Amino acid sequence: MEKFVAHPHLEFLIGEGQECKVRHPFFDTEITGSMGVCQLLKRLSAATTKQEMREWRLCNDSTISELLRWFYIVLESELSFLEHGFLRAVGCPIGTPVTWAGLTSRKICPAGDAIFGIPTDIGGEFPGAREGPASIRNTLRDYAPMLCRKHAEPGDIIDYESRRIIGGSKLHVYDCGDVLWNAGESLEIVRGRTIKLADKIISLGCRPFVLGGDHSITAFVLEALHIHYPSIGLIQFDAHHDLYANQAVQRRRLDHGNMVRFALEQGAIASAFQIGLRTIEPFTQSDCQHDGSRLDFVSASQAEGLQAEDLFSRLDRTRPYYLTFDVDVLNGFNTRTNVVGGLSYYKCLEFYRYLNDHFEVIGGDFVEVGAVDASNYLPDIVSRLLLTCIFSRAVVRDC
Ligand SMILES: [Mn+2]
Repeated sequence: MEKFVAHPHLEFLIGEGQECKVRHPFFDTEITGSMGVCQLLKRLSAATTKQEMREWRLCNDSTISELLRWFYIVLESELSFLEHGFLRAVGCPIGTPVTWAGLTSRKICPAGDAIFGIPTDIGGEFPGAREGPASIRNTLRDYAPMLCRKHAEPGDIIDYESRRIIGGSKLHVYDCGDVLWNAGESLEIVRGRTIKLADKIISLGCRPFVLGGDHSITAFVLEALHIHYPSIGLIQFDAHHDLYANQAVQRRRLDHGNMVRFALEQGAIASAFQIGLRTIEPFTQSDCQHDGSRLDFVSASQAEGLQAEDLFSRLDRTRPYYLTFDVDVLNGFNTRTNVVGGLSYYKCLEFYRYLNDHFEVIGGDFVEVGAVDASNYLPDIVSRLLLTCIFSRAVVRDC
């Protein structure tokens, strides 16, 4: 039986006469209610079932629902990741900024795209990927006002590279900010927060687009999507297959090198199509087999020589797809996990355009991007691919 507690950081402002006022510091909301509400919240320092709450008769069911909706009352099992809030607003949002309260009160257009960052690299071997969301947003700083609906509907946009006109009235892009991650917090805490946010976004009819973070974060987004989609195909751009089995996996711990194996074993994805693989490593029969059904791959040199139409002809077009992009798939850039060779920027752009035009894309992520430095165009490339996903649904005409 699920048990609930009051959020431990509530501030009781007044309890005057028949009224009480309580503030929630992490979501910056305030409620005014009867003294029954105060009494309920104070008694909920001990975990209680919903039935018990009703039996106390301190307030009615709809008030209890509202308190739950705004996190005045939370599931005891979710307290570990909700106690300190779970979203952080960002300096240069991509599109219209939206808070958790905004999502909860449906202040967004269904069928939009909702972006959020996960600035963590604890699933990886090298630090740096925690800088990804900030460096990607920073790269898009000049474009972002074109996507924002805060003051007026955005005007039309011309994308010269794709030779397309994008209709401003068709663009619904939201930036939820970053999933909170404090140094020292575990991946499990990040998982809880990510699923909470992604599940909300998806249930509002929006597509999640995620700025990583190391590659482990993909597993959490897929877990949230799987609540809504029974059979998801993963399309992965990566130098590595991320099916690595090691001791950590036997303890079922997730990291950036086993994310695909984890998602397959968990049942979150029905298939994975991997593009750009090019490592040389010991062959083990126990590894997941690339048998062409659940798991299939195209090497980097093969993919570079193929047209998008031919590359993706083998994919089932009735299935929804999630796109994950590890920057080490690219040729000629300095990533922390370089393998010689790789795909060109224009090949990736062609593939992204084709996938978004011809398949049902239900979301995507861009991972292992580090901090910006003068010689590193990775955030710029990732930004262009993200815009390709967003623009594809708002094309007015070619030009
Ligand atoms: Mn990877």
